[in-house]
Amino acid sequence: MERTFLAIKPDGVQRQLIGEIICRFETKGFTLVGLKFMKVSRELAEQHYDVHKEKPFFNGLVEFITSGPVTAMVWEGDGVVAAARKMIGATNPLSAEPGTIRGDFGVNIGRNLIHGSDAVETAQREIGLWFKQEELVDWQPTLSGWMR
Ligand code: FUP
Repeated sequence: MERTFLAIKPDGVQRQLIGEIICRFETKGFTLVGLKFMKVSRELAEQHYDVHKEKPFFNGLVEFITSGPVTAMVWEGDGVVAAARKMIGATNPLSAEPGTIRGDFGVNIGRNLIHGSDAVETAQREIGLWFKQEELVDWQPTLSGWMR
């Protein structure tokens, strides 16, 4: 079953949007398999944003993600990687469609509330970076498929 890594960034936590954001993925029908509220080390932040290390915004990004607690999550479901990206919306909240998380709650590209893996392979890498195997729970909701 497909899994994705999502993190509510320090601004989403400060804005008290944890419940709102979790609610969207839960009511959509995805399954939560990992969840932790944590401060991010500089080392983890640099590894997570490794693809951006040559970008001018890299240092600011690392400073920001380590500035306060984040909510790290793993969600499971058919097509969850792409669906979560759609629900999150465009990187720049000003261009993000209404109805998406960034479109509904954000205005600043550097404060765009939530991270979501951009591909299945990226999700696997990020889940491995953020979670130990024993922190992930293998379970299936007992609701039958047609109810969800
Ligand atoms: P996304 O996959 O939508 O989170 O966006 P990216 O991986 O392209 O960018 C990662 C983070 O870098 C964004 F969430 C915000 C930050 N960023 C900037 O601050 N300025 C930019 O021009 C682009 C990205």
